[in-house]
Amino acid sequence: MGQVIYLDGEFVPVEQARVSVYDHGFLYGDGVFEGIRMYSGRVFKLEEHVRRLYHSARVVDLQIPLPPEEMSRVVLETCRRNELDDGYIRLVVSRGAGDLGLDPRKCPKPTVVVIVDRIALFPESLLEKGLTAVTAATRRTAVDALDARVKSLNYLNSIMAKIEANLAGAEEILMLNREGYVCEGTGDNVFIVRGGAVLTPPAYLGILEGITRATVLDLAREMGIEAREAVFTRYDVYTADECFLTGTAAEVVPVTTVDGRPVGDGRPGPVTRRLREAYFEYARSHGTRFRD
Ligand code: PXG
Repeated sequence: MGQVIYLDGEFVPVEQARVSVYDHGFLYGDGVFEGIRMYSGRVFKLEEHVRRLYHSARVVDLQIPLPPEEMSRVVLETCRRNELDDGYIRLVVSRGAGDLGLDPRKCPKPTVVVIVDRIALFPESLLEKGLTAVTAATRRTAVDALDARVKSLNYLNSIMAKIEANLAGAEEILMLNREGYVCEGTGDNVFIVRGGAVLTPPAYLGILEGITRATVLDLAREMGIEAREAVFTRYDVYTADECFLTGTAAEVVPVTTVDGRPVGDGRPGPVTRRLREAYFEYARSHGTRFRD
């Protein structure tokens, strides 16, 4: 059985899953998306991802042509029709085909796509050993330009930063806002550990409100670890005891150097390790089943 894609109400083989070159998702990055994990035949935090997709769509005034409950059913059905039990789901809703002008009123029908595939991870050794990060010259998009809470198809801001990371030979890069406050990575949220407390930047600075981030905050509190949002600068990262990133793809991954400075003793710290294990345990035992 080959890979099956959901495209505008139909399940089609991947070779037949084609979208118009006039689609404003392609022409302008006009659309929204989600990335979701499946673990052992279960979709992790499906409801939360679908809710965030509809919030993103609402902010960009994009009318998704099916209700959220139906979208969740479509995601589960796409999983069922593919062979993978572990992997990654990409949910995309674009403005749809229009003309060569950017006016969204010219796009009568949004394009809806669900892709189920494997996920490309950082090598396991790096996840254990920790990543090297630098900070980006490219600032995170200002909340009054496009709020980073919108998971839009336009990722050039993150991609510009990722290019900086590549040029610097770093695995990930921390983006700051205009005031120099730390926001997030290119596809992950950032945490520091200071005096036993777990801190992560608040959404109003300009971050995607990560679902992994929320899960980690909850897990930390359940474990009796102080966990809260805090505004911080590079100073706080350089002087932190530990630093780690969270994301659907990255899960919980230690960062051991930032801008060439070791964080703490330069090795993954005990709080990161505990949260990483707690997250694995939680993610692999929760979620919506899609096979009997
Ligand atoms: N910040 C940004 C900017 C993101 O794109 C996260 C944080 C983490 O959010 P979740 O809800 O996943 O905990 C993301 C995640 C990738 C990749 O290849 C990651 C994301 C999107 C596309 C690709 O790592 N988003």
